[in-house]
Amino acid sequence: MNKFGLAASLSLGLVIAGCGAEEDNAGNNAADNAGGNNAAEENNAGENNAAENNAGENNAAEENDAADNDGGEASGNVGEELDYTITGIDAGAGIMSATDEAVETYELSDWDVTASSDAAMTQALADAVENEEPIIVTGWTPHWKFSSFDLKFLEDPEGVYGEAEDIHTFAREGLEEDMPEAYQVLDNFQWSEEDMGEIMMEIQDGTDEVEAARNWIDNNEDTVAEWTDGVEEVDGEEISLVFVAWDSEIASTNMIALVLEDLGYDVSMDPLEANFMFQAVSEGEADAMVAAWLPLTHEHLVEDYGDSMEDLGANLEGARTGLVVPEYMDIDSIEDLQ
Ligand code: PBE
Repeated sequence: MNKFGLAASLSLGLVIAGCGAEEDNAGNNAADNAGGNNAAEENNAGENNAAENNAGENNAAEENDAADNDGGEASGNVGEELDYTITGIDAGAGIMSATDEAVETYELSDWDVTASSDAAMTQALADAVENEEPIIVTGWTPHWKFSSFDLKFLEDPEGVYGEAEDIHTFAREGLEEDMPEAYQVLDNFQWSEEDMGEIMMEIQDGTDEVEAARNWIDNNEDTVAEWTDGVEEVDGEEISLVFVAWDSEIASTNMIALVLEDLGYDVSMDPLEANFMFQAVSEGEADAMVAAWLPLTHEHLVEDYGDSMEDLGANLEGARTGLVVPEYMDIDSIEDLQ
């Protein structure tokens, strides 16, 4: 059933386990793993606390024996408080390689970057914010966490995480000839951070991701009509999309899958690790993906696979990656971790 075989099963066993490769299952499991509702509930608590700065300071002071009270120069203490740990996501994500590079560039050899998943990272973030505890995560926008929590990117004076990123759509070679209608829609697909954010927030608030994608489509008929303008309907042709179970990509892939289904396609969605996502499209095992972050985050994957796939350009502009901390933390720059 899973045409991506053993590698895919191994790479994302948790998400795929027991559900095969159908879109609903894949998405739902990813959402379950994210612990969506819980995180959302805790978010409110966290936000309220954060808003009351006094409460936050008190907590921090209690926990750290006033170590934090001297303001921004508490870098050594931050390391100790965090056990020199940066909470990462899936090991295959581009932001994880960038963070390894940051550790080197900023000489943070005391620090470890733990690999987990978007879901586990956001849960750790929710827990930390709820208790006003320090935490450093590998973070990015668009992502619902910035709406739910008061967060900031740490400054990156060395530019390790690059400038703004765009999210690109890639199609397998030959898709234009084989499925010109789908190709046209994928080529036309372009939306904003706010658009993606609407779906992400709704999922985070507990709505099923297919339903959240449907609601966005219903509320943005004019935008979708631009993508599908002049495109003829098809009769149940199968098309396969691959993605990684990052919240941003769960939103975009579910949405574009529904647009294609509305045109008559029979769409499958397979969650993979980043490198298998690129590999699947480059080898023609999957038809397309809308999840390539460029120019930096997935540069190495485009180097490996980009020659045998087609870049249809940006579907979203102005994304960003970096190290992210709650606003209540005293540090402002990656240099403060030294
Ligand atoms: N991300 C979200 C991905 C790209 C999309 C930033 C986690 C990555 O680091 O590979």
